[in-house]
Amino acid sequence: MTNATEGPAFRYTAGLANEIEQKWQRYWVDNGTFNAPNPVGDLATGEVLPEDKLNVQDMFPYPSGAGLHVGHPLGYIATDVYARYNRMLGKNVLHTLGYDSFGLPAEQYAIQTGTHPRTTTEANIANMTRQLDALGLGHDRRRSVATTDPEFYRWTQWIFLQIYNAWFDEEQQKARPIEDLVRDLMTGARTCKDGREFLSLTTEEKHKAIDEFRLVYLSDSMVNWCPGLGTVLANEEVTADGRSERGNYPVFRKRLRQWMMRITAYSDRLLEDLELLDWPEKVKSMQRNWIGRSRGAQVAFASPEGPIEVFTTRPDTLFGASYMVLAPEHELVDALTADAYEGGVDKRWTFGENSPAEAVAAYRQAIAAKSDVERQENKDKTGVFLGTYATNPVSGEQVPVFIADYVLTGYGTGAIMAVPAHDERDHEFASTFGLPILPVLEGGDVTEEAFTGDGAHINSANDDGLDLNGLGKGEAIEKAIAWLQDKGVGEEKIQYKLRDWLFARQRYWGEPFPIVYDENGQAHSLPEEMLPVELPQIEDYNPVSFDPDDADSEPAPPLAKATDWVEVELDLGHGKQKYRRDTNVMPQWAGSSWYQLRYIDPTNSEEFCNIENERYWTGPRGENDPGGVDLYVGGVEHAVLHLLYSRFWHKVLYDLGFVTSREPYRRLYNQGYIQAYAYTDARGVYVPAAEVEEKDGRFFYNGEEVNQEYGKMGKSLKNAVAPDDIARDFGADTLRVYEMAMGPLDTSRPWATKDVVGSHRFLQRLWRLVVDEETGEVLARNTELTEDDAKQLHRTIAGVREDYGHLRDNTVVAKLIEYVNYLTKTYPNEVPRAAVEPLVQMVSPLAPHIAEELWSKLGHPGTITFEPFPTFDEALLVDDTVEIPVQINGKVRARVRVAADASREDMEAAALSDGRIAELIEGKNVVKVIAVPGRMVNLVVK
Ligand code: ANZ
Repeated sequence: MTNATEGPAFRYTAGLANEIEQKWQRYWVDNGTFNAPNPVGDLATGEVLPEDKLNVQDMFPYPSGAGLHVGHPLGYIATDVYARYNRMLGKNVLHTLGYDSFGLPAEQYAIQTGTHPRTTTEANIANMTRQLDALGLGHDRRRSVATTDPEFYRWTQWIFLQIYNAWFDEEQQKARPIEDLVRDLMTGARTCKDGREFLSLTTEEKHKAIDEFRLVYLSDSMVNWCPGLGTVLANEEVTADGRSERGNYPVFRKRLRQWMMRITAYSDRLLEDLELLDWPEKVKSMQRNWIGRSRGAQVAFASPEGPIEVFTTRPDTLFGASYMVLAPEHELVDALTADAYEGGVDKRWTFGENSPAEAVAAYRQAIAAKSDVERQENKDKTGVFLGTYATNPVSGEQVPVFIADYVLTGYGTGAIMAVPAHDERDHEFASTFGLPILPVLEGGDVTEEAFTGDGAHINSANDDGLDLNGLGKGEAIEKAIAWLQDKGVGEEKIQYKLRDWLFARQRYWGEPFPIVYDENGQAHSLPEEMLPVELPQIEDYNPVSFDPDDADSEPAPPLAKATDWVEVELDLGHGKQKYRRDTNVMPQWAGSSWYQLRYIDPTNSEEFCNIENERYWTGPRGENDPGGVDLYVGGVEHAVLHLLYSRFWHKVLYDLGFVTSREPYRRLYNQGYIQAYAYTDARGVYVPAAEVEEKDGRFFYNGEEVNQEYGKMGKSLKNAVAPDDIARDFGADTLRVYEMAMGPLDTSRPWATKDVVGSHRFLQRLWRLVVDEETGEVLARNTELTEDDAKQLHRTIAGVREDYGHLRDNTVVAKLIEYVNYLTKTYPNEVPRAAVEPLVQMVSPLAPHIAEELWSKLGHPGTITFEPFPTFDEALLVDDTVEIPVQINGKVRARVRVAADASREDMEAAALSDGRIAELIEGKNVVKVIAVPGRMVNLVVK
């Protein structure tokens, strides 16, 4: 480690680095160096903006109380380097960072301590901002927002209202204002969702009919209700035995009225537009899977209680359907449950009970607490026979009807036809229950396991005109669908896994809904002028809790306790009336679904974002360009939820004409993680990694031997390293260089504090090239570069440009180190200014403070930020050149220098452009050119 008190007075030590860093950070703030001008509005400067711009964004952080560790800024440094590089290319660059500051931790802390979440949040933001500022990130501070600012969430609420007051026109495949729909309903151009004439309805029914079209709607959906905690829980918060993770209270599956957003209306567009995005293929495929579009058929199996509809992607395998399964919650189950098991029913089918009704009841109880994932993934198949049979529509066979938990109620029709020969889960079930396994595809043995490959169809014909035998999969599916359609027992069906978005939380620290209810319980949206609906002050942040076993209790969120706030008198256009506010808050995803737009116009008090500013910063540039932020960097953990929600909101805003871009993020990049060693003691408990000592390859904590592991850096593994410490011991520039040098940005990399010094030494050598460590004198002199110098320099510039442009900062560092080493060796005393100035410019995106300092020492006023990035001469990149003879009619007349690997054409061109040769052949005809690569050129002239 460097020590400020030793060594020469002008050495680049941690102490000096810290001084320089503070100086330049102050300079940048005082001069608004990174303030990017807008075309219009508060942030416009009246100047003509460069058309070339860059809008670069990081996934913004939650301001946690623990602050940052060195893993967090990896992406922030990379985007800063990229932003700085692009400023030097002359672009107008928008880069800032805000805070995703609503959420549970601040609220839980408030419940424990009574400290208002705003107090905690503000303190955490201040601390994180201090940490980030110390890294020298070139952010436009005017554009930083926190989702908890009323001026921010006012527009979150406003966007909610736009979505609420819109409906999805299936024909036009886009959202339209609800007034358009109402007009169509009034004129009869359109009917209600259930087919009724709008004008025949009562006022209340009309309200309801319109609500059914809205992109935001109230729906009864199944949730995990925990009366003991007084809140609804996410699936991940419920233990395997159906209790709350926190507090261990019983949890009940309950139908509750909740706000939903109709993201499913956009399924096709969300899928199709993925093609337009410059995103990692992995993330695109995760989104495709999440949306889960599958084409198949809905098929009816006749039963004593009417048709049982199933959804299948393989209608071609219908002849192999040997039983049916309904989800235990399916609405036909009770009706289909027979009074008694007739005749010799297989004992395995009855769940140990005597009657189907008893078996159904016992089974439902047994599976009540299982999550959907568990239900689907469990290899030990369970289920119950209902005592009833249905008819296979192609074969006419009677097939037994079961309920089983591997069929989910929320997908397809909640019922399946089972084809155990060719579906793994059906095979497991059929094997457990001794059901027939009928192969209908050639090419596999189905006794042990399902054959899920492709093969020609067999055993697949009936005497009613359907014959699939010999056909391949695609053809057979089409033929089967056509036959089903023709017989009126099935039709083609497109099915999606994507569900509508549950949009309400029974919490305090979130955006209140801009919704009130009248005395009849009818919801009304508030007019724009009443925004923001601010969170009221309350004393107690706990939700109202109930008797833990009272399954019939209804959630009453913390906001319900603020009765003065809940009960309001408003004039919503019908005179003053009493209303009750909605007491839910929005989920944490809300603010992050549109923050990219607020960065563009953060101080606009008239609009969420002016469209001219939006057009400049995110508008499409060319026909197949969806527009959006030019580069968005963050972790792959946000591949689906956040990135689907923000795409959905953005598309609604696009449809309604508020933005010109179709997508929020044109290009996405997932950075890797910083990992580090972690240590566990004999009990398997993590011990603080910083206090572990190594002796001969073994590790000790407080004298006790501990076990070394490796994992993502963080609080839970007790292996976090604070950036503050590294910046103090080496300087922020060293930290930046080290993080960028560790490896390719998209891969995970191990942190090693002991290696940081390597990056520090590189910056020390750079410093030494320009500044005499003993005297502080600037060493650059105005001499010409040698040919070798020029080659080294231009090769470095070319390589570094290419690498910066592709976020390959690790190889930038490698090339700069090589160049610094070359100069150090070549010029032990004084280095040519023309060799070192471009170096300082090239270093500046990576290590901006030291670059600014050296730049000013070299005699340049102001900041290096907008200095044009050095350019290179292509000719100097040529690795090796050779001198070749040029002959005219067999006689050597000149020698020219060409690249060793020059092509015949290049050699010819070089020969013809030589002055002496040109003279000699003037007025003559070159009838033939013979060029031997690397050897000679001969011109045959007449
Ligand atoms: C018969 C069949 C034969 C199937 C075969 C598959 C293979 P994806 O692609 O995910 O849409 N399925 C339908 N609804 C279900 C539900 N609610 N719960 C569990 N499984 C359900 O999957 C569709 C396939 O999953 C459907 O096609 C159905 O099984 C099953 F060789 O029908 B298949």
